[in-house]
Amino acid sequence: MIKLTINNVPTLFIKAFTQDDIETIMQFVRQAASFHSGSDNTILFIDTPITAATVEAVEKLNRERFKVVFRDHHGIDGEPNNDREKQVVVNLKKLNSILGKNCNVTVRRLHPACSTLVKVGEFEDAVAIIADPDADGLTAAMKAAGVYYEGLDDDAALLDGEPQLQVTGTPISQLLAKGIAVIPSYDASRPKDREIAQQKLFSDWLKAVSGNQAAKDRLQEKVAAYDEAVRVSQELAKTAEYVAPGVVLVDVADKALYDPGTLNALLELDPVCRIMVIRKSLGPIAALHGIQYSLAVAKVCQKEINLHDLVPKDAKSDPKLGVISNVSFLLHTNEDVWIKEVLPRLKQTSPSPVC
Ligand SMILES: [Mn+2]
Repeated sequence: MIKLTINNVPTLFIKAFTQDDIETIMQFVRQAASFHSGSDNTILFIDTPITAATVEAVEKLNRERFKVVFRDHHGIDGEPNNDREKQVVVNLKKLNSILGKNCNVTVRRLHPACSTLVKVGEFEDAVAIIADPDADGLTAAMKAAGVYYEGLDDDAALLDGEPQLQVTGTPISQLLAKGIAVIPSYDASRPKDREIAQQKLFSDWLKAVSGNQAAKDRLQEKVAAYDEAVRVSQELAKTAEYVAPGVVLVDVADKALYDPGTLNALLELDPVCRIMVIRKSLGPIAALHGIQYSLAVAKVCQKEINLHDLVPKDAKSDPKLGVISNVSFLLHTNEDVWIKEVLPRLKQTSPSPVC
């Protein structure tokens, strides 16, 4: 978890999944409240995934007489078409019944960035803000607390979009996007490194937006690291090999730091590439199983291909079981699942003529 004070508003960046996460939110808010001097007792949740744990935290805060306001763009656009989406619908219904008009959950199509769901400084007197630990959560929380610059909303939409577009915002936005791109992946032997790097980056960017030159200089060093990571990605793209019809694999295990956005964009340039597979030694599944295969569907094929079809129907998304998949166009597995389930299925399917 990441903690920042934005324009005097204590802000916690967290995705809530477990009982521990709920407890972290409760303790953070109670402590913020003990230091809070105004009469406003609002807690803003912004861009936080609508999990059962999030709803439970909201319920508890509500019971402790805080006024919870929920703004988000992770609503399901149309009919839910998998278990996770069905769960979001159930959780959102509950959230609406608890919060009524203080719950405003829309869809990404209408609000590509959550910053468009708040006015500048609308929550500057709030007790605390709970936000998603990504660039969208950060920019939205900053705007809500009253830290804003011209163009922040457009930058935020790019930062929350496709990896290739994330680095195309204003110069100040690029400092954040490129810094995020070179945050070290989760490494089980140094479990805290990633979080510490992200905390430092968020804190520096907040300072940089407020005009702090030393923070800007530190972020500029990250840009140099990013440029090098782009170069490594260009080299790695040359090692790509086809492992099944339309399925291209690049092995990056134990290689130098690369930029995933650049690598995927280069692989997607190949018109026959439908699915990109990256074999890695870092990441949440690699942390438990040593090696991780991360699959992504090329953009033009995302309507046709559902990666959930590559694992058994009853497979649960759980790093311990060697499978993570929340959306149909991304799938992460361990080596065992890759060899026994995924690769054989990939070899059976013939490339669709549509994409
Ligand atoms: Mn978002």
